[in-house]
Amino acid sequence: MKPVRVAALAAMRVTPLIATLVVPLIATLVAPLVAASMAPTPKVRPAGQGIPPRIPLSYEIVAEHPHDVQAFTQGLFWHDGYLYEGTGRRGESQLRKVDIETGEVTRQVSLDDGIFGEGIALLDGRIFQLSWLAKRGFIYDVNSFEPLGEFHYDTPGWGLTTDGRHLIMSDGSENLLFLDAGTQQVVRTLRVHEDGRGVRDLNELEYIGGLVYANVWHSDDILRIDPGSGEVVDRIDFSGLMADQRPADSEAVLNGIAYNPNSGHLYVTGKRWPKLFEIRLVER
Ligand SMILES: [Ca+2]
Repeated sequence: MKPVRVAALAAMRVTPLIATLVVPLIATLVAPLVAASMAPTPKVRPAGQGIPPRIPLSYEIVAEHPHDVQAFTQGLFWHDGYLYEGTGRRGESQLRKVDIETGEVTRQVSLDDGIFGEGIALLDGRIFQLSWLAKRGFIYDVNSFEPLGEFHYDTPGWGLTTDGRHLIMSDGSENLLFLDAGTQQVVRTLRVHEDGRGVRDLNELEYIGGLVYANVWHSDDILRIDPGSGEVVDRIDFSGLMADQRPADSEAVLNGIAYNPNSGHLYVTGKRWPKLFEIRLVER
């Protein structure tokens, strides 16, 4: 009986060991997995609450649509089944309504020859269009493209979007300017930073799901920016879009982001690009 007694004694010694070391260890390892499986993981943190999560994103191409290679794209948004595009270059600057499937321009208005058009945004039935150095903004009726007025600002004009309350504007610096939608006056300046360093040359913009998406001039990256803190939440690499067919013009860079809230798809193109890419963001 002695061996049995020894075995029992050993078991009594081992049991507390399991209780004090192994069980808590297993609990520590398993608890987060259980919690994670039960609680939905938020994809995007609401603005201005703590440290933003770094969610590595990539993309899948859903479709490729034609894009006018004459269009020096400076602004892009989706509305009611159509794409709206603002183009640049003096003498070539326009506001256009474009059929996505065919690339056909179904409505257009030209800016004065001396004006270099920039970003566009739609808010409350009005399209706002910036110009680069003239410090003049233009307002149109979204349906008729009839001019409704002008506004002025003190910086260069680059990209434009809206969070539904403000116009949000880039000016080539590391700042985003928030303009009161009614008065078009700057009410807030937000410094955009990544790992503590300011990020310059923010260009075309799109407000999606509580974040500002911005492409960076002469870069294939689109940043996702927390509009509360200015922190860059993520950086998505779009260099694969035109890898095999990059235009010879060194200024023909990625510069156009639009969002269709019905499909959740983005439309991405660039200055004088032959294609408009319809994409879906996916986690890497
Ligand atoms: Ca846009």
